[in-house]
Amino acid sequence: MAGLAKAGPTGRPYQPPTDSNQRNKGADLPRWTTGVTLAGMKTPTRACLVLMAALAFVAARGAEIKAPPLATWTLKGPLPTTPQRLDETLPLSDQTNRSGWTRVEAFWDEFNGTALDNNKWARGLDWWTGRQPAWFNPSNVTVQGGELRLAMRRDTPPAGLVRQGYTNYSSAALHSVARAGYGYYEIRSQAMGSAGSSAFWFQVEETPGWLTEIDVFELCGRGAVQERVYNMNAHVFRAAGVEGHWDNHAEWAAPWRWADGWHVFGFEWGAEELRWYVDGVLLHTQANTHWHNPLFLIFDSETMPEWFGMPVDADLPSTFRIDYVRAWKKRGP
Ligand SMILES: [Ca+2]
Repeated sequence: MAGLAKAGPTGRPYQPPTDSNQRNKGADLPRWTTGVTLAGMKTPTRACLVLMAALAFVAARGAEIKAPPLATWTLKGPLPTTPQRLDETLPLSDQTNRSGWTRVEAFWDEFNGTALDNNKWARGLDWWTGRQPAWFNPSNVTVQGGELRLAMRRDTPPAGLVRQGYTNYSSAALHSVARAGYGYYEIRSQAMGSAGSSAFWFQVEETPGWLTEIDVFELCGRGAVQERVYNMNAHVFRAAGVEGHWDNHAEWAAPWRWADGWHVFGFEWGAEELRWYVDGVLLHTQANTHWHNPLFLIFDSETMPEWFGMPVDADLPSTFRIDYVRAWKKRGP
């Protein structure tokens, strides 16, 4: 988390909850916890309780909720030899299908048509209008040239969004119609070449008392350091027995700029473990303690002034490109 100190705990800076559409993204929720209990007090007096509560409040203001000690592993250094593609119907990381993957049509899309398949994808996010100053303009999501394209550009928001604080930029978002769960998800993609994030993530906003998010990646297209960093994250905003928001962040330093070329990104969502892959190579693993509810598969681009910096006009419009999405589940019940 230290690498994100300037940006807020998840890279998604806190924004006051004046706009309900902003409320559930990343670090939009302040993070603190009491960290002090009254356990062990046999005969607490009222005065003592008041004092303890006051001390707890003071302690809480300087503390933040830490991710529990999950079992994690992250690759250090360059990728080892990447696997060769032999079979387009299997994950690049498992070309001999040792795990017994079977194709899932609900998410599989080569984007080789001339329009977005509305049976599989929905433009925008019903629960969020975009990270200010950019708003999600549905027209920035297109399918052409065999690719799904998400554009970021100079743009004028509708008057209602201007009143909410959106200005001068638009970006793009879409999500799957179906809910994703345990399985393997692979895309071939190139990050947009401007500051701001190109993101592949999972979330949904409809389960009462439960809100989790998995960020397969949040990539910065241009920035002194971040343009080479692979950012991975798993968030818990609300869940039974969980107080406040915490997240488990990992990053890998690539030898290339993410906007300079195409790469294959894989995510294996297992009941016991979450696994991130780049170009068919395992990059990061984390125990799956909370990510069991089905979530939408989401692509978006966001302005991120505090984490990735604002784009310069010379880099706009910029385009987050996705050649395909492929998905599998394991055979069996
Ligand atoms: Ca394609």
